[in-house]
Amino acid sequence: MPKLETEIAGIKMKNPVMVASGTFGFGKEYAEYIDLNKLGAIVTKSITLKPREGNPPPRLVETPAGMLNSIGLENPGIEGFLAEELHFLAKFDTPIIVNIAGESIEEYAELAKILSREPTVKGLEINISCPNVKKGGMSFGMDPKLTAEVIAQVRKSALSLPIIAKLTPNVTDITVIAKAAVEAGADALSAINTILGMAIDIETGKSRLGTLTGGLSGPAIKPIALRMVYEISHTVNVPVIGIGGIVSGQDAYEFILAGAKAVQVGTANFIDVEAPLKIIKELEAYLNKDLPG
Ligand code: RRO
Repeated sequence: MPKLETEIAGIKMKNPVMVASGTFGFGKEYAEYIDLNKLGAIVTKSITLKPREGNPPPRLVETPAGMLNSIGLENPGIEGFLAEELHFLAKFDTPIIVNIAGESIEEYAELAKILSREPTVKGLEINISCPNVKKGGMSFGMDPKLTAEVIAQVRKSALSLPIIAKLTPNVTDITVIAKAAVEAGADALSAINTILGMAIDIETGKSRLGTLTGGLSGPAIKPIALRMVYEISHTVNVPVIGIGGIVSGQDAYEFILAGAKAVQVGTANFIDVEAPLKIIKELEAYLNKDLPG
């Protein structure tokens, strides 16, 4: 299917549909139900240097047309990831992109250095947009100077590995951050991470999450994501990966029309394990113009 094949910063993919970080774990649970070889790429849950337990529960709340999460970067740490997870992902003929997060610029750089030695890893997604941690995360991606510093250091440490900066929507003008990331050496951008939100329990008068706030995802955020992907892709000259509430081939195609070269499917994975595969098929029909639009 020549129309579906694509390439992002040298990462060759069978199709432009990737699975989004944090919605697909490290692939094991999904591999029991779907053929991971059919995916464009797999982006892992964010990895930090040290293992993290994440935030106190409850950490998920359903909202109209979406959900809030306050996971707080739960992950096994880089050693746990390399020892327990990466070898499983290496079995598939699908590019593996590791999402990395840190509390300091040095932490990002160290992770990039370690992962650049792993032949299974085809790219890094730099998470400068997690809304659920006190240190690091989104605070880097809300500031163009810090964005540039993180990306520049990762660029040096990752050697020839492609790097994708994952941007936060929680800013006034996302194009300012996009430009800073690209000027500092990002090969591609992915957007958007979740939108800072809140849900209140009217019985207790308190937040329905263990932390006060969380990140909103799902169809509720699609129009915002689409607008931001349009703005970014009309500002910078690197490939943009569209993320935000994609649940159908039509949604994916809208992101492509907005300027994205590829897309990531996130929250839809929690609704239907086959969502990414269905989206690939439906998108193929749009790209081959079998359908109107
Ligand atoms: O783990 C999380 O709480 C989390 C992360 Br790292 C992120 O990038 N985005 C999000 O909504 N949640």
